[in-house]
Amino acid sequence: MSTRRKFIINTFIGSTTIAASCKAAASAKVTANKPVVLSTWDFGFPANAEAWKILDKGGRALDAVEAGVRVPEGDPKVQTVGYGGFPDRDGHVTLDACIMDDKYNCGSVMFLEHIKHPISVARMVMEKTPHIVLAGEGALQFALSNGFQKENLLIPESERAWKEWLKTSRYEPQMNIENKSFKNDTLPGSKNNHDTIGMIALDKDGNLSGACTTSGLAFKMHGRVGDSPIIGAGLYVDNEIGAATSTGVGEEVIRIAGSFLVVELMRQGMSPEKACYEAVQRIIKRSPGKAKQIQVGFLALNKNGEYGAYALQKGFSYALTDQNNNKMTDSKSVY
Ligand code: SD4
Repeated sequence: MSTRRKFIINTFIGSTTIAASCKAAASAKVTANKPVVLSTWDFGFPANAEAWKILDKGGRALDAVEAGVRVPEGDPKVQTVGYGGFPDRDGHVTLDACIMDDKYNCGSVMFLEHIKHPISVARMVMEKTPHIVLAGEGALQFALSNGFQKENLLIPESERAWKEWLKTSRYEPQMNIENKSFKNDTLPGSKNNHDTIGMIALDKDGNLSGACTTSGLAFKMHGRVGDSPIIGAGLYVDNEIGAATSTGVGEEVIRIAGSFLVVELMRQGMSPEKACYEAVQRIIKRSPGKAKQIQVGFLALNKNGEYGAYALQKGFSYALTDQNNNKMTDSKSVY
């Protein structure tokens, strides 16, 4: 056979193969699980319900994640996010939040006081400023000048817990007390001293977004900022690949750029669960002794609507809502 004829045949076979794989990709797209929303911890369940109202009507993932995480932010019974959050060791409730859309736009506020919904301030930073992060007093000024109300976020229950804590002032952020076997008796009426809501969603149009918001570690040093408002640590969204979020001791997540790492591992072909597992292993590798004492959990979602989670310790749960499910799931864990 002439070289030219071979070339034509090969080209033909090549193009039919490409056409077939394009067709396969297109049908994979059609069968993607969407819309879908996932969020960390039990309070993710009512948060997902709010997000689902938007997703189910064909709304944007960005609007859904903002609306979703506003639920625990506004709920004083949730003492680890927004209004009612535990204060720092000087008695100030300081909040961290970030949001990221499907076009690499992102906004973040950190060390923000007196504003009940930091996630909406973060969104405004993203949409109304040329910046990505506003912190402390500047973030507060920005919020107030954009119509947010200054409020007292310290509720009596959290103030009482703080005063109780002051009696010993034992600063033990490494304690994994989401795991009931690690229950911390210095926090009356609560099983947790650190829980963040991270929410990631894929909408009907196949676009991803995420939001993450927290009052951070209870009784932290004044000025301490965790992973939650740091793009790439507490949250990362790459609309070509997937989205990830984290919870737990933020210092360990920042060190490994945790959520970015999970997304990059998915880019290399890993499933969401495997990517979360590898990120958890990275933490163990970095500090094997410490990893046994702390909690970190990752939650991930890919472009096809597949999802997964992994944590260091037992006790990390996540909420899932899609066309067929509305449930809590216990994450797998190493220990
Ligand atoms: C932080 N990652 O401030 C947050 C706290 C948290 O579960 O998620 N706790 O470090």
